[in-house]
Amino acid sequence: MLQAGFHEAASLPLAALREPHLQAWLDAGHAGEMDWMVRHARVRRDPERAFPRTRSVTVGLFEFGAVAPSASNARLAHYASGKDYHLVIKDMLRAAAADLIQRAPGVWTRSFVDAGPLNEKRCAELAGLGFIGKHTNLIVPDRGSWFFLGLLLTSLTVDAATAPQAERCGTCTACLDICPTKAFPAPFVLDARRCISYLTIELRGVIPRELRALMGTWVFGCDLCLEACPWNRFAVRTAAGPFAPRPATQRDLNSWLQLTPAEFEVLFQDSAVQRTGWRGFLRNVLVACGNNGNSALLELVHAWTRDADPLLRLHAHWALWRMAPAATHFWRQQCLDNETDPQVLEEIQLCLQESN
Ligand code: B12
Ligand code: SF4
Ligand code: SF4
Repeated sequence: MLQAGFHEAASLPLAALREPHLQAWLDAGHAGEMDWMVRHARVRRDPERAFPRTRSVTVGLFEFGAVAPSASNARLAHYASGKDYHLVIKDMLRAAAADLIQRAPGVWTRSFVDAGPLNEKRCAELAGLGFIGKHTNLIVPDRGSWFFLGLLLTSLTVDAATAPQAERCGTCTACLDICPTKAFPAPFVLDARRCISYLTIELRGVIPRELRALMGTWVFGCDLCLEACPWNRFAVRTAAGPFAPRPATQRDLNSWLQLTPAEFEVLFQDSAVQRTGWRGFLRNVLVACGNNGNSALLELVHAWTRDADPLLRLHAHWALWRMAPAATHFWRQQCLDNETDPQVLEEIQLCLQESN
């Protein structure tokens, strides 16, 4: 794995992989609309049955680094500011598999990054790479947590992994305290439905009204709990190579409000931002405008209230209301007469009520 470019790697027997709290997490509804998590649960409950040829899992860790956020008033998470990690890490896993096959002919391999049905941070924890912090991500004591994980499943047997590292959060609660949407019902447990990362990336429809005002100016993902973590003072501070932030994507809200679907496709063609799609991205931009409150954006936001897509109209109305609650009262009354979508109508009515 190290020859393939990973900064660190460790293995565990597949038989050692267990997730004692998974079902409780799903039963509590914390996965929100991520139905694939429910579908993957069968595999995750009994991975040996799902992967009968697999004897061991090797976890690769690649540090992407985190530079200071750009001066833009629209924030993209660090991990999504460069090339799509799925593509880069998958290539590295392929190279690691090819290398292994050369050294051990006949070995069976399979690789996963992110989208696979196994919990990568849990694998890393059980392989002894680090510990899971209260923010629910893996921390490697001398590296922090700005890294990607990838898995290489193989038919080779390995000795039992070194014992998992003891959790070292101590009395710190910085990540729990900083989370603007209060997404942690308890330390070590995340309710994804409240996490800005889920809301801006995974959620397809309307962002719950009560959470919008708490989302700040994040337009894709969120880094606040990781940025607050004192272990990240040991992390790499320069993002280089494929994960260096691309200047073309460091735009401000004014520019994003004018982004066309065709431009989105070109700009994010090999970027993780593709996942939310142009429509989801614009929805996030409108929420960020509402929270940014810059009146210079009013006209551009206003234009989105006439869009053909009710999802964008709804978030544009909310953003206008946040930016200038009283100023748009008369005009909004007119919109009420022309609007036909029930959800948008309800949004306009709520905005009107709250501006009174
Ligand atoms: C689904 C998912 C998300 C969801 C849910 C996040 C989450 N914490 O699980 C959302 C969309 C919110 C998300 C956000 C992010 N993600 Co994400 N995500 C995943 C994914 C695909 C699956 C993780 C998973 O299975 N979660 C579901 C729950 C069940 O898992 P869990 O947190 O481990 O839950 C356990 C605890 O709740 C615990 N538990 C429950 N009750 C109790 C009670 C007690 C007492 C205890 C001790 C424990 C406990 O047991 C549960 C089950 O094991 C993985 C990739 C993969 N295939 O593994 C990437 C992954 C975890 N994500 C990653 C990243 C980078 C992020 C973001 C930082 C991206 C961003 N900047 O926006 C944020 C971080 C948000 C956060 N604080 O976690 C990296 C993490 C790297 C690292 N350092 O650990 C991964 C590994 C992707 C990768 N290949 O690199 N992500
Ligand atoms: S990523 Fe942001 S919203 Fe999600 S848990 Fe961390 S601080 Fe909260
Ligand atoms: S911020 Fe503090 S509590 Fe949260 S993961 Fe880091 S060390 Fe643990």
